[in-house]
Amino acid sequence: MTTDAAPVANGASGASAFAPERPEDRWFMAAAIRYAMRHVGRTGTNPSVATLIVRNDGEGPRIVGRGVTALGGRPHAEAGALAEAGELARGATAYVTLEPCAHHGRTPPCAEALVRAGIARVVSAAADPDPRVDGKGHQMLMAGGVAVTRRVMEREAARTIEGYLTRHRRGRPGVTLKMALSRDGRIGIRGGGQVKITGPVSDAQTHLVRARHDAILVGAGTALEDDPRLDCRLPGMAGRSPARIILDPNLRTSPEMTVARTARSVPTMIATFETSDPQRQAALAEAGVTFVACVADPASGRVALPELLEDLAATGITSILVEGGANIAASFLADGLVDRLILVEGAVEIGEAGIVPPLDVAAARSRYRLLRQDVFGADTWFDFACEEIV
Ligand code: AOF
Ligand code: ZN
Repeated sequence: MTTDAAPVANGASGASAFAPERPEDRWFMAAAIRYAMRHVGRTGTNPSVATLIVRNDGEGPRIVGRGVTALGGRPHAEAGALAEAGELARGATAYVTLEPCAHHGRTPPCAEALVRAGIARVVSAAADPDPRVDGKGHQMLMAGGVAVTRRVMEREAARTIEGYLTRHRRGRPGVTLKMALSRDGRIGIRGGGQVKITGPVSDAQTHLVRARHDAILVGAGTALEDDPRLDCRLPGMAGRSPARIILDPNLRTSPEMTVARTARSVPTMIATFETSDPQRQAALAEAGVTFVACVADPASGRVALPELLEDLAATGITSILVEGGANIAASFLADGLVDRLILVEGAVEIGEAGIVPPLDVAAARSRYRLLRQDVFGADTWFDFACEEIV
């Protein structure tokens, strides 16, 4: 919830209400949202925001500056866009996917920078729940005489910063659960190793989704059975691999496994009980693995997921892709910790011996809102929103 309110009229120095949306606003905001996607998963605890500066000198609107939140989260998007536009920012419109910030953090407020550059109008999309901003950015702009139009494509923009919003509102990272289902609705064979359900097009899509998350989480069972790499293998995007989290309460992961052997190139964290084997912990730590302590839920004896997610949020993780294990999927769903659900239905049949997932496409359809459905080769990809963020 934003505390945004139209400020009281302040005479010559500012307008008193939000300016109405113009027909071209959605067009430029859609472009800005696409641009913001570029750094999703790479800005730490900061959201990936984009700014486009557009001016019209009578021959139609043109983009004269663009910026996206820098890797690691700073500088903010507005700074890059204003630097590129230079003097052309004077009298122009700035499209920003998030309300410009109003606080003196490690950089001065973006709202102030926009005013100082002579921007005539700011169009923003998502509201910023950070209490240091939360309406104050808009107020600062209006007090500086800038016309402000807000909430243009708010939902679409919010979706690009889902993890950030969830962290602020729920104190935990945003969670995407992804499961591949065979045509007969199974997700693998117990003890059968890795079963190939999906084809190369949806696999590439999965790698793109991995790159957009801060971390990818699987259970120790999946890690032991499949010995996966859990990285992003798209050409040129290897550097965008998310951190890996293995949910391994009894510490069954061994230093010989791929995730441990590659822990120095891709950060790898094991969530384990404090009581788990100290020698094994030491051997894994030697390989570069780090640990996050987890506790058992007193009722079920299972790992207490809400507490674990809280601790992971405290380490700076904003979004997690849960990719492995029917039990883990079931636990996240049962605890109401899934914000986005991706189901990929492959053409392969597994048969009666296959593992039954905690939910299928029909159940997901009845419970959640389908955001999009795509056909990737022989597979169908379903993307559901389980928790609404706007
Ligand atoms: C913007 N533009 O591109 C981003 C914003 O630690 P700091 O000082 O960088 O501040 C972090 C906060 O800045 C973050 O919580 C959010 O409110 C805002 N992020 N704001 O104007 C941007 N990334
Ligand atoms: Zn800022």
